[in-house]
Amino acid sequence: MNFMKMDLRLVTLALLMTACASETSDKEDASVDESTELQPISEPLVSDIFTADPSAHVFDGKIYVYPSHDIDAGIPNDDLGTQYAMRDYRVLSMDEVGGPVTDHGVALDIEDVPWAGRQMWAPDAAKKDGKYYLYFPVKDKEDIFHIGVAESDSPTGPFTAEPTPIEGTISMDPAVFEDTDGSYYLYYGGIWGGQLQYYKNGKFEKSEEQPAADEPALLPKMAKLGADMKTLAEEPRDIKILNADGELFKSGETDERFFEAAWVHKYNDKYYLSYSTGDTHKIVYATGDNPYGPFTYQGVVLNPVQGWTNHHSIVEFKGKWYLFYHDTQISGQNHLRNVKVTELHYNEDGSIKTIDPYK
Ligand code: FUB
Repeated sequence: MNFMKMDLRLVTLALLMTACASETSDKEDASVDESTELQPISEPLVSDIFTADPSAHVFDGKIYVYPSHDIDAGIPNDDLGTQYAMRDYRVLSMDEVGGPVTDHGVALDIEDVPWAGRQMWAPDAAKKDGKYYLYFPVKDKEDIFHIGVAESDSPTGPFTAEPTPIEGTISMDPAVFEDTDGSYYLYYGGIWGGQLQYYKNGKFEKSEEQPAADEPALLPKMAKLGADMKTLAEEPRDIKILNADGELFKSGETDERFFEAAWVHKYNDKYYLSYSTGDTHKIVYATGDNPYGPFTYQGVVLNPVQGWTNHHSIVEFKGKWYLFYHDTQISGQNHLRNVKVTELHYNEDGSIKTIDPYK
């Protein structure tokens, strides 16, 4: 592992164009062309560990970031992300954006999750009535992803995991949205390594086959959380993501269709669902009038970053909006990422100004 900061010139237009143009399922580490002068717009929040998939929240007047904790497990790259073999979660915090970042150490270890098999992927967190809840996807001992929940008296943990996954959950990348009326909603799902395709016909079938390009794309799931924050209050449902004509995106519409990393926030009474397009490497967003959707596609939040994955969160802090995201600036390797933050701006009509991660 190389923890030394890379020469910023190594972040190249050639690399980004390669990632954008990729229509294949190639998750090999991209080679780096030193010929251009693009600079990242922000620096890693921490550089002594690898972190990814940052879910940021403001709790008790501070920003807490719940990332994946990337490690090099020596597993070769494949299209199902087996190389992302993370084994614990750590929490980061900061009093100000741009100020010192504290790493609070291990908040939950895979050894302390009785049902877990492998791969602790992108987590999220919520606070209710003075308790803190960590939501995390991990494969069970049969290698099937579910979403677990763990509780703590502190936003930084340690968290105590429930003995079983949240009943009714499948797949990965949980995100919890607290609405202004005090309701909490859980959003989740991801295709390819995220296993949503196992449920495409309404029943479980362990098949990696995706819907055909002209069939409707697989959709993320959501449900209201129960008052205990550890159960679903209702049957999970698909989140409809529509084009401007009110039609569901097709599986082949890879610039817009859902892949993974759902996040929901509210701005001026509109609900914004943002997510990664996966193999086209963008964070895009769609808006709706309620937490259930449907959501109508609007555009791009974040253009491709260095590295295969793109994953984010959006949070308001002290009157400004921020995008937390990751890239591979430190390592140059897809599975060893570093979390970052930059300010996010809206246009007057509520649309989001697209962010270019390198300039
Ligand atoms: O970190 C593992 C996986 O990579 C996440 O769950 C996905 O969203 C992608 O970022």
